[in-house]
Amino acid sequence: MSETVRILGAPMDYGADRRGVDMGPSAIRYAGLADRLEDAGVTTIDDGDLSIPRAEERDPDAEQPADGHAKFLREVEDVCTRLGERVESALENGEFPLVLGGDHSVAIGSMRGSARDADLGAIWFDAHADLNTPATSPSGNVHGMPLAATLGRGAFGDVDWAHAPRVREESIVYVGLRSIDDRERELVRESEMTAFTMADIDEYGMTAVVEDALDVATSGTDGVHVSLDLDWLDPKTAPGVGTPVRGGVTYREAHAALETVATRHGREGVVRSMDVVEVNPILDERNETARLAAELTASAFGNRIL
Ligand code: B3U
Ligand code: MN
Ligand code: MN
Repeated sequence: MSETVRILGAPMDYGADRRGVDMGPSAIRYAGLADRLEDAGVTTIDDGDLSIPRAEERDPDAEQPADGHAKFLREVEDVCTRLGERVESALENGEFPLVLGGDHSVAIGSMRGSARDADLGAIWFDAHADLNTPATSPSGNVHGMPLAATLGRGAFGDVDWAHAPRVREESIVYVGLRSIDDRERELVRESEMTAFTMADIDEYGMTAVVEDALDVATSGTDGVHVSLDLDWLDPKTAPGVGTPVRGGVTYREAHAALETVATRHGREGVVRSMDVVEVNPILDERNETARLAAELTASAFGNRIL
């Protein structure tokens, strides 16, 4: 029986400064996501999008943590709570939840839902560390904080909506890190997370790095969450992202990475949930970045040249 992927659109841009990532789910679907996944041999069900009020209708500072700044915290909480429930029920149905962002704060909901009944590892394909707390964030943008929120670090409002206690630091692995804030660098160094930077990819090669990342993320866990932030790629290849950082992953390295994930997933069923985030169609060129997002997702499910 083939795997069933449930597509969950989360068109949210509360967590990012540059508007436009709320159009990500439409752009990725338009780029042929479902067909590409079917080509990879999986069955797809599209849940459509969560309904999300426009940022203009909201006050970003209506609710603030006791210590620090996190814009649209109440709204992010609302979306992530609803998204987490969808992710959890897809897993209960035996389906694979695939979340389309939206900015990277959607991963708070994905991971909390995915880790409700499982010890969860994570692979973070991203230029950024996303480990700021409201107190350390230079921007107040929650898309720079999802890992802190998931790990229960920092003050994210009065209710415990973000923390996923079954995600442990030592099961989280960065791949492709190259942009960290000064205070965040200390947090990464002091943490038990594994960080493969762009320099590590240069030295060991993408396939070896992702094999190691999978070993770490699967060790002592029930499954792995794959979080794919499109700014992981070099901006020449993926121009349609809010926070481009040069020196990123190439087109071929990206496919090699997701194909390595697919090989292990096909053999051992290790991946449990995934999100694809930060595609900004306003800044894109002819939907190229969205197309890449769709292609890479299909690669993660085993789409092959031959
Ligand atoms: N670390 C910075 C910038 C950033 C994080 N994630 C993205 N940008 N996409 C921050 O605002 O926390
Ligand atoms: Mn990110
Ligand atoms: Mn990023």
